[in-house]
Amino acid sequence: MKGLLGQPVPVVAANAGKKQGGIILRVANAANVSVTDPTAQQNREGYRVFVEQRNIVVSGPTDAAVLYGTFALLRQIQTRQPLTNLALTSTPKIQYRLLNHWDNPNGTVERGYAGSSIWKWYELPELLDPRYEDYARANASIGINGVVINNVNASARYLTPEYLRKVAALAGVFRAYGIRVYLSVFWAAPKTVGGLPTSDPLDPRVRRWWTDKTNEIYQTIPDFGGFLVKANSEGEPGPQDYGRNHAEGANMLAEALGQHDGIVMWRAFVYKANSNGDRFKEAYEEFKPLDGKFASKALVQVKNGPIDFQSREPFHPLFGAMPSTPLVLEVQLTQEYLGFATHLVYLAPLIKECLEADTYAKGKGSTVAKVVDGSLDNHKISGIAGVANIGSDRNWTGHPMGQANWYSFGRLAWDYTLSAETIAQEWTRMTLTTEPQAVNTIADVLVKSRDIYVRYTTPLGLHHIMGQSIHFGPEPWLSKSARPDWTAIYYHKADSIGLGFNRTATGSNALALYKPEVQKEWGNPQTCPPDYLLWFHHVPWKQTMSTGRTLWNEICYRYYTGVDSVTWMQQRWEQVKPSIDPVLHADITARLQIQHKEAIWWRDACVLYFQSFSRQRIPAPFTQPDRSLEAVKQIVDIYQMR
Ligand code: GCV
Repeated sequence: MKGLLGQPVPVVAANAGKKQGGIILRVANAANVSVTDPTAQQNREGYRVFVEQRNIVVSGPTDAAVLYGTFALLRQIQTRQPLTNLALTSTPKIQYRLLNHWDNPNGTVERGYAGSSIWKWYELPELLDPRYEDYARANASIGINGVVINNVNASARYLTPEYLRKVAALAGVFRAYGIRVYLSVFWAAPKTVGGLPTSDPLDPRVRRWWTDKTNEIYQTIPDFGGFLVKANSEGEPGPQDYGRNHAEGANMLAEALGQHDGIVMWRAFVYKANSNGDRFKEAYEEFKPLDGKFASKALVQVKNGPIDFQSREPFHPLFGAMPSTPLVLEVQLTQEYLGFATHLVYLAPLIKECLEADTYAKGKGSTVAKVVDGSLDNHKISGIAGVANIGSDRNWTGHPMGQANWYSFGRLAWDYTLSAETIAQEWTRMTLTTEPQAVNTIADVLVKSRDIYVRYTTPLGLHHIMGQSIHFGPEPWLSKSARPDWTAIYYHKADSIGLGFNRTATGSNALALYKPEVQKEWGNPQTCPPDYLLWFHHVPWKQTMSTGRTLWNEICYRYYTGVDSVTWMQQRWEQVKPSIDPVLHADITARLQIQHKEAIWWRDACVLYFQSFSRQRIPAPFTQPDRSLEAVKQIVDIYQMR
């Protein structure tokens, strides 16, 4: 308070006696707290901040609620909102609001672009890096209440007594900030750690092993949150290795959790190698038949879209298709397919686009948000997960603006009705500047940045045309890989006639996984939103679009104006220079230069490559790239050289 206001403000606990002119923190009886959400657990986290006589009272039914209320008050002050007649009331809409770290025991982070892992396993449990507390405080300030600390491509090592003590040390730091720890588990651990001959979930020895292990975890970490599982996906072991299904696997872990207050989050990110199939449909086909078969402590965690965190995906067809199962929405904050840490891409619009999508599961208005918060199907538990973009870099996220993605995830997990614009303004004021014009300019750039990225990389619903394995840069010509669905040509299907994946009834018919209202809109190229067009249709190059341009001209228009928009971002950033810390300003200026260079790389690679199919000129006023396709291919080869 002194830092923000220039003078100290007395802060007292409610039972410390009446003081005037200060802040009172009051853990009140739940009955005194005006909260509207029916879910008891969430009500426990809801807070009220109000004025009483000459004091500001922060009140809630639990310590955690008062903590969240305190951060709401700080936000109010830091963003310079009036405190007179202050009356803030808020309850989280989703119960489990988790970060998923893809951190490995050796300190690397899968798809991490902000240095190495912040967990120093070789120092724990004795040495506690002060950043653990900074991290916990930052998370609490945005309402995150749980962290899965290790990669879903999990090491069994975390289940050893040695590592559990380390995990317990982290849990000890996080506890005061209302944060529980969770572990990703390696399915074959009963064999590798437990010495059993099998990891079959129906084998009594395996069940006993997990129950004993879970009890041991709770002895070490009494408020342990539960397990996250990636099984039978991308080479990870799982129950299918023993002829069992995902529900049988999840239920075995739910049983091991027994009376402990923990959950199982079972990931639906599965796709078998199938050269005749459509990867889009695979998770649906495996999980939909299991609806109703999961234990009450098991949730199924579903990525926002059906493929894999592309820059824009239609919502995953499992949302709205598993009414008897609570579904956790998984979004990716680390920018695996959105420019790593060199591209400024604010993700709140992407997350909101998914949450606001209408599944029509129970008629109009059955949004993904209502599936996820449990209200559509009356689930008692609900969850949302963000794959963390945090690493050891001094600024936490590599790109300083990446912090806005961590921030906005937490804010949306708490209240998905907040607009991307509001959150951008809030974050900018709390992080960069409070100068009103600069705030508006920066928030405007943030809000438009994701669409701009889509334009210069994968416009009109193109997807999965990035560089092989590293997932950076363009490689639309990629035609050979270990699996067909890891190539680019599998997805864009460019030929002399046109471009795009026909997922209508005459093609893979993936559209049939959606409700009729969605099928109707997306199934017709005339009514399909242009942003999703090539996800569902193979469109002739000469076809006229709703914009009046042909497909080929529209593609060119988007790639070229996408690059121009990066120039616009650079100009806007230059305008706010007087309001920004000079070192930070210079850092972001340089990153925008890289972004501009790489946007041109994407544009040239894609228009030159697709031109070899369309056989048409680049339409005026745009001009043919000044390099050949072969020259651009070399950049990618060099980039991927080991
Ligand atoms: C953790 C994508 C990523 C993988 C990731 C996987 C997943 O395929 O490229 O690195 O693995 O998603 O979400 O499990």
